[in-house]
Amino acid sequence: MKRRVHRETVCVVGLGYMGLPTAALLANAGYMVVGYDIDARKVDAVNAGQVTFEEPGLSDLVARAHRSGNLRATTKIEPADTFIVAVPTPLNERAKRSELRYVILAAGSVAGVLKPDNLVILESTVPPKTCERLFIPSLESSGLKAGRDFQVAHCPERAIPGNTLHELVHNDRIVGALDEPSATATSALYRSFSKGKLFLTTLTTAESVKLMENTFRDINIALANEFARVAEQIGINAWEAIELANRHPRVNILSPGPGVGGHCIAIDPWFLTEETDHTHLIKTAREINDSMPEHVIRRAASLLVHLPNPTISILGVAYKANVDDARETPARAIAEQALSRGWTVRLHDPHVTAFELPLVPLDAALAGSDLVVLVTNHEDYRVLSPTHAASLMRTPQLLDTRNWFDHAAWRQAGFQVHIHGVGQTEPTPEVLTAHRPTVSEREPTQVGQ
Ligand code: SAJ
Repeated sequence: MKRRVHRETVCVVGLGYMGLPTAALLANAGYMVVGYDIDARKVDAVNAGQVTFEEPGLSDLVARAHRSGNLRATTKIEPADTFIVAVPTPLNERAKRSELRYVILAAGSVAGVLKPDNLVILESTVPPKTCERLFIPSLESSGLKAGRDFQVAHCPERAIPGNTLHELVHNDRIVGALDEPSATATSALYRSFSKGKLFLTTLTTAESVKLMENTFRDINIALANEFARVAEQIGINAWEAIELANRHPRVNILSPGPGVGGHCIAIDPWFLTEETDHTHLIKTAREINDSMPEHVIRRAASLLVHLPNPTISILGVAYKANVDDARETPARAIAEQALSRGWTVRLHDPHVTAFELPLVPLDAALAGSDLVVLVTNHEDYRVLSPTHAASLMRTPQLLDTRNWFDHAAWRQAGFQVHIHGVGQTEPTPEVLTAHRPTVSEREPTQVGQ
């Protein structure tokens, strides 16, 4: 298929965390974009020039695209020159396998309006061979043949929530294409707003690259979490040790934490390995990260042991800082395990509005509490005064799973401070810093001298 096709209408299927930003970027780049979603709430919001979730810069971008007349949304799929499928691909928790029903549904909807010369791009994260075995056959239920009648590409989204717009524009992109015309057409579309490099490869390699990136990160975090456990046992500060180790030019260890959440890193390793039975490291890393909430709860239990009817305050239920997304958040397992121990659990989050367990205002979350467990290091918590917190609590204790609060200030306010990854016998960080410069203050050349 060598014909040159002028493409100007784009239908983005799925107006979620990646679909909506992509739709708005394309609309602002001059394409006529229609967003298709089965959720009327999302469609109504776009048609009013509004957004349904927080992401820096997105609200302005959508409003601008809406004003230009280039962006609208619908609950009924429409014909277009190009289709971008950006629907969720959840994990079947029990089977630890991908649930591809939304991809199948989306491909079926596209097939219903597919025309010769159309380009269909899958952006959703999927297990290797999904395009070949499932996506293309679903599209071909239209009676058209991929490669002969229409073009197909897999261009996995790789932008990080919280910095989505910047990364969508500046990150390099992997374009997995069925054939050369698919590659050319897909590259032209992304070039309209992307400043990153575009790398061309096959459909299955593109599927795998995306999963390998997140698996690498998951394993790195699992290692940091193992270091945290070692540090707690031998009585050192894992955060300081990791920072020092990272001074080596070929070492880059990530940070320990209460567990790995979000829709990507906690899920993609399972997608990558679902058709193989020869993987150990990937599965073990998943198990380590999934066991972190229990580790946090055991540490909390040791701090509450002599207190009758303990109450804990969980600060932050989003899966990471400064987002309103609580998918796969470790806060859920921490809260559930605390409840199953019979503790009273009060949860607060400045960004998340919908959560399975009730969220309460900050003061209500702290009132009468015996332990603050910082799960998500939202910037909003910077203004929390430890003196105020102590005045509301029954027992002023802090378990900081992110090593994030100003611990000297919390101690000064009367708190017993405990830090994930810091052994009990370790001198407090402020004692250390009183005697020598912190790692970040020292020049790299001083280390090892
Ligand atoms: N986390 C740690 N320690 C760290 C870093 C993260 O415990 O040092 C935890 C976070 O608190 C969070 C989880 O890991 O619970 C994941 O957070 P994240 O910021 O590492 O990643 P995501 O899931 O928000 O986004 C990732 C990104 N992938 C990579 O960086 C390789 C993003 O670029 C992808 O687009 C996204 O997954 C995706 O959609 O796949």
